[in-house]
Amino acid sequence: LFTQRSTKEYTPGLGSVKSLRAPKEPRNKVTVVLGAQWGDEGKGKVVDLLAMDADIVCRCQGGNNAGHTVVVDSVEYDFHLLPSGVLNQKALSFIGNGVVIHLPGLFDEAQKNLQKGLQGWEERLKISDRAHIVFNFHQAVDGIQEQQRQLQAGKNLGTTKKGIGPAYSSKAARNGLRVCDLVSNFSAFEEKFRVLAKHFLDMYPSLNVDIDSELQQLKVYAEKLRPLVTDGVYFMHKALNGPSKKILVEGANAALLDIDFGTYPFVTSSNCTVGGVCTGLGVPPSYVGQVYGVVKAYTTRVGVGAFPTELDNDIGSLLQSRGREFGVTTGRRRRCGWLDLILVRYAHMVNGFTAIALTKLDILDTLSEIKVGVAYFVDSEPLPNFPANMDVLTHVTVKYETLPGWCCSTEDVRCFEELPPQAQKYIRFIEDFLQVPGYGLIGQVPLKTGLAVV
Ligand code: 2SA
Ligand code: GDP
Ligand code: MG
Repeated sequence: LFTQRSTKEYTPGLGSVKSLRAPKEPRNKVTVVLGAQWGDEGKGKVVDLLAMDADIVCRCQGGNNAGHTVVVDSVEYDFHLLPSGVLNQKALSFIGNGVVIHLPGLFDEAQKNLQKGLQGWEERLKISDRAHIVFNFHQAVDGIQEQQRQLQAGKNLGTTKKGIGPAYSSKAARNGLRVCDLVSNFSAFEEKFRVLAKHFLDMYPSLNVDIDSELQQLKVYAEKLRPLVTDGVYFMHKALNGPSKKILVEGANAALLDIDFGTYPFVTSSNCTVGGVCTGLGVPPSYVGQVYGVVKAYTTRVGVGAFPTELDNDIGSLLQSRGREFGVTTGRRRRCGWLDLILVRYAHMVNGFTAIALTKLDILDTLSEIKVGVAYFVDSEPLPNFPANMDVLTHVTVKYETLPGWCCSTEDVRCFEELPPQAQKYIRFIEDFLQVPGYGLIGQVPLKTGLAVV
């Protein structure tokens, strides 16, 4: 009764009540790919594989702090704002309201990938009118805030300086500007832009902002952007309730970088866990289908913050160099360590993974034994939970399980049965610990690198 009443009350101008009512059973559910550690697990590659027969590939949070690498026919593409599925000529790409968009970044990224062979992206890209814009001064403020943290607390966060924190702060402070503002009346936009820029100039007098030249630049971007803009809520509603479609959501960053559930304050400023899919796209929870957690066979972290299984030794260096662990956005060296299953289990508690896609198993090929973190201890007492407090996480000691290595190449292995028994055991150990099954096969696709098809 309540549903009927409220639907009728809120329908003026939006078509019939019937057309707004969702079907009893969701028609199309979204398949979600999320990072289960501190990012760079290989989400881009998994999305690219799943996107081969997708109709729509969406980004729901983050901005161009993300860096997703995809290798196709020996060409390496890196995506920051564009969904990795944009490579699929048959799929639409969608940037949802939860994403923060730096327009020069978006168009530069498209241009760079155009030179590598990405074609026709403009015809395939839709952008939500509710997405917030990252301005150049947000990026400059990101840099100033990092300097201040260093000066005041002796430690920065190690952000990507892409303006992500300041842009989400504007959104939360309700003085941010959105795509719908830019593509509407430009003078109204200009007025709000000047107020916002002044707000930051008042807070950071050392900020160097050329308001007029940025406005000129934005006017040009407004024209390029307009044909791509859509009402994201209606776009997703239609996609979910229309004819059968395969819809993929590409998570950016990862669970332990989530603003609520991550290793706060050393996190990014968006929800990188499953809730961010609903709020960042306008998708009702009942439409969330498979949730794939991408897990790297070891752990990496780029930026500052606690890292209990970090290896500050030769094995850490080996993982770093064999895994080519450099930031895709900033080129920073990623810190490396053993797989931490306490942390992945915690990510699973928040996300409810329906399966795990394990990546980069081949990087462990040369090790004679491999350790896996299975419990945390503080003062010799086991810690029952993954701690909220970073002082605690910094001081935990990790209990490891040692598993035999396989000491042979798994790079060309394309199915579970072909893996050496020790590698199979490693995968089974992870599955048993997490109580999540591996993901069968990723579409029988011949994988270039050794994605563990668990
Ligand atoms: P920000 O810029 O405000 O989001 O930074 C806050 C923290 O989030 C971390 N962060 C990341 N961690 C891993 N990968 C990311 N993307 C790039 C990549 C990173 C790069 O794919 O390699 O190139 O350096 C990413 N983006 C943000 C960041 O390190 C801070 O700890
Ligand atoms: P994302 O941010 O989660 O999309 O991951 P990144 O692209 O930042 O980093 C993952 C890197 O690992 C990329 O360079 C991938 O090409 C690479 N990669 C992914 N899966 C595998 C794998 O199974 N084996 C190897 N050797 N490399 C992989
Ligand atoms: Mg990355």
